[in-house]
Amino acid sequence: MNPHAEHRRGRLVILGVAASDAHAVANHLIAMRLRQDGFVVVNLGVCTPLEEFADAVDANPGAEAVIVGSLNGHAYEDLRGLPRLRAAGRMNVPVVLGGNLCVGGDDTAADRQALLDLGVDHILGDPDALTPLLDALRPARPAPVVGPFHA
Ligand code: B12
Repeated sequence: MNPHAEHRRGRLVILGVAASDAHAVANHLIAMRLRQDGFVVVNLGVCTPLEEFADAVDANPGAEAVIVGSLNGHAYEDLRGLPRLRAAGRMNVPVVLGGNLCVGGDDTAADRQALLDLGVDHILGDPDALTPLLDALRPARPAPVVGPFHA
């Protein structure tokens, strides 16, 4: 872990690649980067159905976010089940999506809006933007209680 990332020790995220998608390289690089940045990463890897992301959230109640990569252009189809899971009270953490999000690779504002309408919370292009986003999403913690000290 990068010594400057010590303050993130123990923070946990769920990472994976969408259900129909076999592209592994960015997933591994993102997992390594997040770990360097101090996160515990539960990496579900490629071809992960939404249900498995939801199971991982249930199994890791401290998870701060679900981060989904999609490269093959089928993000919308792979995330179609999100409204049903959310309606069932599952996946109640921010869902962050990145990659090549539509067939042809050049996603339009309408493509991104369709994904947001499914319940995706954040769409990012650059993996470097993940840690700043996760830090910004982190719920405010109560200030630590200090003292009083008696001599
Ligand atoms: C290697 C590769 C494969 C390998 C994957 C092997 C493996 N184990 O990973 C194989 C041969 C299996 C493959 C198969 C297919 N592939 Co392919 N593949 C590639 C290739 C050449 C490189 C991908 C890669 O690893 N890049 C290196 C990583 C580091 O970069 P990246 O994946 O582009 O990710 C960057 C960003 O997108 C972003 N990012 C990625 N994920 C995430 C997630 C988050 C949260 C964030 C914030 C950012 C982010 O960060 C990365 C760094 O900038 C690309 C073309 C290319 N040159 O990029 C095509 C490409 C991704 N493949 C493509 C396609 C179409 C396919 C197939 C459908 C082909 C086919 N007809 O069978 C299948 C789909 C298989 C499946 N079920 O998913 C298309 C997708 C186009 C689209 N979206 O419309 C591409 C772009 C090629 C092209 N120009 O047409 N592929």
